[in-house]
Amino acid sequence: MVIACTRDCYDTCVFSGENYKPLNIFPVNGFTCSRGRTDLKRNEINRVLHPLIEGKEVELKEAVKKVAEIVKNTPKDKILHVDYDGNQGLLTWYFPARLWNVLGALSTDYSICSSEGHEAIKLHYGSSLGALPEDFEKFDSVVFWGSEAVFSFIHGWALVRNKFKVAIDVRMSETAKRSDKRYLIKPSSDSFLAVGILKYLMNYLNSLHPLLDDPEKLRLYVDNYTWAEIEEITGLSRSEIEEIGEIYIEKSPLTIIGFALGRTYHGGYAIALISLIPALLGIPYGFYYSNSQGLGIDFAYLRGLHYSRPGNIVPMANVGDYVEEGKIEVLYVWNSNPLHSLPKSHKILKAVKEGRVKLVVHDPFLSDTAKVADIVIPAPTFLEKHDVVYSYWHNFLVYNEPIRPAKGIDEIRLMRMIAKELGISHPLIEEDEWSALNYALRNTGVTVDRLKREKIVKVEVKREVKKVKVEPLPKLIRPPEGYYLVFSSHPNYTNSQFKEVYRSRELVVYNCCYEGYAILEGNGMMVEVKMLKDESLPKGILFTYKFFLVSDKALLNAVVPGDINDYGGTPVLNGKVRLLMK
Ligand SMILES: Nc1nc2c(c(=O)[nH]1)N[C@H]1C(S)=C(S)[C@@H](COP(=O)(O)OP(=O)(O)OC[C@H]3O[C@@H](n4cnc5c(=O)[nH]c(N)nc54)[C@H](O)[C@@H]3O)O[C@H]1N2
Ligand SMILES: Nc1nc2c(c(=O)[nH]1)N[C@H]1C(S)=C(S)[C@@H](COP(=O)(O)OP(=O)(O)OC[C@H]3O[C@@H](n4cnc5c(=O)[nH]c(N)nc54)[C@H](O)[C@@H]3O)O[C@H]1N2
Ligand code: SF4
Ligand SMILES: [Mo]
Repeated sequence: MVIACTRDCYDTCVFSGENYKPLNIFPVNGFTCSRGRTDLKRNEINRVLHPLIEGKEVELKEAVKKVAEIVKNTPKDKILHVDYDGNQGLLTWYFPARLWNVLGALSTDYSICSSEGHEAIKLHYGSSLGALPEDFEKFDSVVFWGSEAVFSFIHGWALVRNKFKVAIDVRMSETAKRSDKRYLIKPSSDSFLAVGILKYLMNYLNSLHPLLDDPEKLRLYVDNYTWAEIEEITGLSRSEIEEIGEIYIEKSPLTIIGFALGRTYHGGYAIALISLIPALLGIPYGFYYSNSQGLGIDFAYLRGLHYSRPGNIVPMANVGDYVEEGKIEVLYVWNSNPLHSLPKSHKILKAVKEGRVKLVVHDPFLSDTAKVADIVIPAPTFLEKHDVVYSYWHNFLVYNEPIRPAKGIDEIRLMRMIAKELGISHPLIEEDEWSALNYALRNTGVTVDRLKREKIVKVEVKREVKKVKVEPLPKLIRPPEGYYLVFSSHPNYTNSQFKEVYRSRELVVYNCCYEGYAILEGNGMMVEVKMLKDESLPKGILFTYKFFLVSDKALLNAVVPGDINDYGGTPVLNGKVRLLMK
């Protein structure tokens, strides 16, 4: 028996079910993180043990009845399901969306994290599939571009820690500290830096650009930008940018493109241009972003999109606005903690408190969102249910079997109970989930039967080196000037999770120069934060960790910009705020 950790994490560690020891298989290699080490303990803390209506414990039947009643009394195009990657199991995350699609309810665009980069890379490569773990080992050097891999991607980091490493960041991250070379640039200026590097490489390489379909177009494009403006906007000198270019020429590094970039202003432009660098150098699969869409899993089938469609799509950036404007009356949440994670989530909180929105949360833990919900239904954790888990880095599929008794009701059973209460019978809801999964895996070459037998199965990823399209090339936009609030991963938390183990502290923002309390302002909202000094931070950078987003007093996401990005709709989260000293 084995279990893969289902948290939103590059690594997707696999454990032996019996004693929950990390398996010593490549690329997870027998070690795990502080969260993985405390999962068994955490599994017993802060759990939702009973369904709650308005905070009162009720029987499951009553809670389901209440949910059905709310759904019945609401126009379906005013019901939004919010689900994200709290559990990366194919049954837990994707399949339960079928009910909402059958009803014609609203869906989000799933854009909060990585869609920007997927779409940007696909424009050029046709697929966002990049280097696989085996490839990581083949490179002599690695560029970490907008990636705090030391904390966010521990097994990826471990595979390359002895290689020549370069970090490109806006601050002295842990990854930057531990790299051989580091370049600190101005926030949201990565697209200009990419153009600078491409410009240098174009001139140096003359006619050698084996993977690009139209290198001349790229040459004309980069010539539109002058060194003076690239230097001014990035904050790096031409000679520093040429130094990065030299490293690219000499060492042909793997470029790890961090998800943080998609959450900067016009971050898709940056990711698209960065992805062209290895193509220009002729390095096949010379980048890594997220391999989730390259494994052949039919996520759309799992969600039932071949049969039913959501009533409409709501950008995750705009859920708060829709709620404020009365366009949403019911939020049904699983696998996600939207008060924590969505920009302008204060609008959701206000509407829930004023009774304008009914909030139903299905979660194993009393999340920030569950705490204010009208109805909370307990879910089993990944240690307590069967599922099949994939990774966005490695190409193993893992068959999870429970090692702890289930607390609560799993997502699919709950979905069917609600459907029954609503009097709905539909082939999408009734289809056996394992048969559906088997079908959704058809292009991976892996069957559910084989997974049940072998537990861990490697997907043979189909790869062919094709020409990379140079177009479209974006017209770059200068990032706004001002203070930037910048987020990153903390080693002890995954997004909002693990506050029950590692205590949640006062909202702290680090900056170069001040100590004391300050106000951050954005979207007409103000949030008080405690400012601590970190002299390594460049002036103008306000840094915090993702788990600080919610405190007893405030929702930090009230002030993040949330502008919708160009390719995949990812909101700007690492963006400009106003700083008012107290
Ligand atoms: N321990 C831990 N691991 C995690 C997570 C976690 O919460 N904790 N979260 C998981 C999830 S959901 C995700 S999306 C990934 C995220 O992991 P990463 O892709 O590593 O992204 P972040 O941690 O958001 O930020 C990475 C770096 O980007 C820098 N950065 C911010 N703005 C800019 C910019 O404009 N330009 C450049 N060049 N750099 C910038 C930040 O300073 C930071 O050091 O990690 C996953 N892994
Ligand atoms: N300002 C700002 N905002 C951000 C970010 C940022 O850098 N800055 N980062 C963004 C990123 S990268 C991401 S990915 C999002 C993450 O946003 P969310 O997906 O909201 O992240 P989590 O906090 O991990 O919430 C996951 C929830 O799923 C629950 N869960 C876990 N397992 C299960 C299960 O088996 N069943 C059910 N029903 N529930 C389960 C957990 O208990 C938790 O409450 O946040 C984004 N928000
Ligand atoms: S959070 Fe990531 S590193 Fe930690 S156990 Fe889970 S998959 Fe492994
Ligand atoms: Mo994420």
